[in-house]
Amino acid sequence: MAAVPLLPAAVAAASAKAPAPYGPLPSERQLRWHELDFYAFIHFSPNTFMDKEWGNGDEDPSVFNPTAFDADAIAASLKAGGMAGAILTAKHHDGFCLWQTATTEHSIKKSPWKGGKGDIVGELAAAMRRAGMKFGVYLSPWDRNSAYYGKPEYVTMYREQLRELLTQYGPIFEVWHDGANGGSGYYGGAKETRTIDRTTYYGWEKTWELEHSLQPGAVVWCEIGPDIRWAGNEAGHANETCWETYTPHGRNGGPPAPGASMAGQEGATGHRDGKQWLPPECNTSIRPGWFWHERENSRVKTPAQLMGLYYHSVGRGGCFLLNLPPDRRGLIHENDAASVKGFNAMIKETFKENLAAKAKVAASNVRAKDAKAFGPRNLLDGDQYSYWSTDDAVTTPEVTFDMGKTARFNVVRLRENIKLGQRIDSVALDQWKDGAWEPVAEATSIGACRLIRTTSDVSTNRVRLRVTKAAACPALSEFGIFLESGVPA
Ligand code: FUL
Repeated sequence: MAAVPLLPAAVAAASAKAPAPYGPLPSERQLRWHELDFYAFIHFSPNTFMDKEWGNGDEDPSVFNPTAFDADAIAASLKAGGMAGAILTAKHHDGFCLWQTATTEHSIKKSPWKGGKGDIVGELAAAMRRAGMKFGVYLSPWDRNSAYYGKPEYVTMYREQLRELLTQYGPIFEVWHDGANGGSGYYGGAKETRTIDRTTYYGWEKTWELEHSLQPGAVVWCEIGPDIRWAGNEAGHANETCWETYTPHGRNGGPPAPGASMAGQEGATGHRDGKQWLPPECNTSIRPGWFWHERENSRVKTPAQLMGLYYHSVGRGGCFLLNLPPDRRGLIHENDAASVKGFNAMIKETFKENLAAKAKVAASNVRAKDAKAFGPRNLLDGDQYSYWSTDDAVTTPEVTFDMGKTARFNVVRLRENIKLGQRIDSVALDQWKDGAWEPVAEATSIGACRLIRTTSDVSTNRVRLRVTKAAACPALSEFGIFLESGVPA
């Protein structure tokens, strides 16, 4: 038997190494978060009972009295909507705490609900877990009730509230810090306007450290991270080009802080050369307001509108945070529940089958010719971390899919293996038509997930994906084509 030549084998083994990661990389907690895609916001407070959006802090706790609060029913409504979890306003700007806190008297214990012994945070956390869903908390940094607001004591109290929330209710997947900070309020009866220096007052870095030490798996959200960023608007979308990477900038050259950053201008696109992996969370409400108002029962977003937002959030590399506020019964209103359920049906129907799943696939280059580790079949295996990659020098490869029969589609889904960073700048898609390739779509910034809607249905037996620009050899983990029907563009 001929001896196996040593050198080529050694070379092949060396070059079959995975590509070097490019740029900032997601942390473990960020990877878990990316996988969630879609989850709920739950705004609930005295505002619900007083028809307000921002309570002043002097609301009488006795108004908080849901007549039929049912945490399992809320969880079931969200689950039927395809949501992975929920973030509850444990405390909104009015300072009213929905749990039995030791830090203030302005809480549920002063309400008639369950004789002052109730705990909305606890009930919802438990119900979400029973439903196999995640639970997170919103704790407003601005507290219009507290006499201490604006003083150092308040920051201590705020951290103590976080400690309670992050130690008494099991695993928390996300902590949310709003950017609205300072202004007029009740402030323990002072009834005045208090402004704070948003860049120094809260000592955010210390707070984030506390949160990560108490709940290492939780992502912390605010305008500037540290784990996920604001997409810069409350309408639920990122921009067409949207990078997972970002460098938080302050206003007027100052240090960045919640309520004092350029997120409103820069968050929806991010930065190609951003210093941090800081992906966008796209938040909005299913209704015009964040809290439930009777008059808005007829103004609930339709499934088709939610579908549009899904393309502009999840489909642009972020997650979609949709608010469904409980009503005065303490339930998700039927209209909201029906709409989110209809949306989920559309998602399931649209993405039920990757029409390229069984295609014959061929790539212009496969890294180290190692088809198992880096071949293009990895694009079709449904695993978002197995991937097709090329030799280091090849940054604009192409891959063709031969379906063997005509496939009709109007949505394309691409994913990068983000464990190796965001590598691809742009791609183009062609269809085989009348004996030649014809362009059908282009897209920028792939990241965790990129959904491309073609302008009209495409019917073809072959498609070709071209990477037209990449900062390093691509590491693409998914290619899918789907047919969405019955949804207005
Ligand atoms: C805003 C708050 O002021 C709203 O009341 C709401 O909580 C929203 C999610 O964030 O900035």
